[in-house]
Amino acid sequence: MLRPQDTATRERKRLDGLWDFRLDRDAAGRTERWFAGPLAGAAKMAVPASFNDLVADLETRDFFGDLWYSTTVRVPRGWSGQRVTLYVESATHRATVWANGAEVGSHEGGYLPFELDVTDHVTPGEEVRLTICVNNTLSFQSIPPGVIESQFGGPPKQRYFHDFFNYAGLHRSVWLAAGPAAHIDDVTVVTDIDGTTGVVRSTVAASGADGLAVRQILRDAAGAEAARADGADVSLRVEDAHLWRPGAGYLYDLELQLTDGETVVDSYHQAVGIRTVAVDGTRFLVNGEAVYFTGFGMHEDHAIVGKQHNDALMLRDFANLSWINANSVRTSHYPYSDDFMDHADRVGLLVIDETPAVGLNMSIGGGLFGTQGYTTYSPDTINDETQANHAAVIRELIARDKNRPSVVLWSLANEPETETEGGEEYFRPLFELARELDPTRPLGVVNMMVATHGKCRVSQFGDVLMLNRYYGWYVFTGDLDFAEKAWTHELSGWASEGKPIIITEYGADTIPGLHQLVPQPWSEEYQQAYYAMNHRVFDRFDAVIGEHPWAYADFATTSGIARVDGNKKGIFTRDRQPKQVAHALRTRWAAKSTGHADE
Ligand code: GCB
Repeated sequence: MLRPQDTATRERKRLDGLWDFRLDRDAAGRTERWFAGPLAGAAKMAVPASFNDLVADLETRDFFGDLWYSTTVRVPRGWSGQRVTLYVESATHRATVWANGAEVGSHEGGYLPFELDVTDHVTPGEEVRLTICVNNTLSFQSIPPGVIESQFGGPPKQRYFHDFFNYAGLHRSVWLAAGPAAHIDDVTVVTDIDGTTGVVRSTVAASGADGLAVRQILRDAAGAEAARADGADVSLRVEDAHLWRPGAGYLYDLELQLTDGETVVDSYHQAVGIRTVAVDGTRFLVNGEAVYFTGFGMHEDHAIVGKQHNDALMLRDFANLSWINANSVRTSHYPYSDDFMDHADRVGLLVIDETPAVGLNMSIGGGLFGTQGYTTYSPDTINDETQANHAAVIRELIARDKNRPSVVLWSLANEPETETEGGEEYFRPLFELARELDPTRPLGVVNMMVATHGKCRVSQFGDVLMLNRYYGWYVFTGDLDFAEKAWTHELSGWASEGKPIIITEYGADTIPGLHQLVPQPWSEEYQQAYYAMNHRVFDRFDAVIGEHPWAYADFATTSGIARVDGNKKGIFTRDRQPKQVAHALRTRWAAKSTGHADE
């Protein structure tokens, strides 16, 4: 599956705008066949957007169940004889699609795209009515998990174990696309460096292409041809290659052509960054050079629009990252939009690419320790079916992002239960799967505080240790002296493992503008003292090769006594203004970060 493009042989039409929309409060839509005609009683809904904050009532904001979307689109008459597909970038958390009332397919998982062939359901030149039933319910079998509970005879409520609001809807663009029946289906690119020569190995898969040939042409950023070869499986050599580096994301364009003699039957363009990634002892190497990661765990989260992808807001985020001398991010806690990832490729941002597996841990909820009243791994909770869904998102994530130079490390989950045998059994095959799918990139799981050094049974499978720790916040709250000692002690254990360590989360909730001469938690001064303490600890260990404060910006969460209008651990506010500590990080990272903006 390839993302739609406009090329010499392909066309696409973006379906964003106002769609008809209806919440299925009585779960009646499927039996009443709401897909069979125009959506009766519909309101308007923005696509892309989360639906939750576009209304002003709690019942709608917290609604879970089926969300019906419908729109009518005219299929371009020039698409006659073409293969027509519908491409949905994100339907959170699952969707079923109908075209003119006929079911065309379904997809599980809210943060990765899916494509459906609608050729037989459309007539070029005529309109087609598309209906998408999005379902946002979380269960122990979904990734991420959740549960529906009902207490004291009250209405059922959706509960979940992750610390961000369960925004839902069509969060990214929806496309109708056309291309030839004989077409390029997939491409896998792996790059290497041989002296000053860049090596680009590219493998193309095609459908309906019997008797057709493949030609691959690599052009530099100025459009000049750098190399070419015939064949589906080629190795292109680029003399004096311009490498993709942290902070300088040089991209070549690889044009893949399916040819019939001199005729180009299909053409697809793949961006290629020539770089290598390796772990060597406790070092993380990009192009053979050791990298120190600076940056953040983030969220796709904005006021009003929720998890909508928006190019303008994205550019501001990249500007902030560049200002603060960040060279990297983790896509906590789910895969981000293709547009975000494209921009990371373009500018040279290093990405730790995370699956949506967050909240597989019943010893934590909404950011707080304390049992959730369930056993994490059991036949009734996180079970084989959950694991199969987890495996599916790993497959889909690697399929989508395998060619991205920005992606240097896969994170298979955030803070799962890893200190038990159940955790070890659950993760062993997932690591094996990810390694088989992508032998070129390091892997890891983000470790949570209860699985301290010596207790975690999953970190043995990873190449990089990713630790989330809140010494001085959730533990030893307000006591930074003691926190420093305890943290140094634990980290010295991890540092003895001989693997690189990235501190993937550390942070303190902070109300911007709250000042205290004697720093106490929640003040700007405490946030600064907290970060200074953490940095003293990190700087004692060569094995620490990266620091990602939690979080880049304040974000929406479910309600709870530890959250005041959401999670306030942002280094930036929700509207992307710096808290006081941002200036200190900027200064520190100007010296520490590899490939930051000022270099
Ligand atoms: C964590 C989670 C993150 C939370 C954060 C917090 O460990 O990974 O999703 O938001 O803690 O602020 O509690």
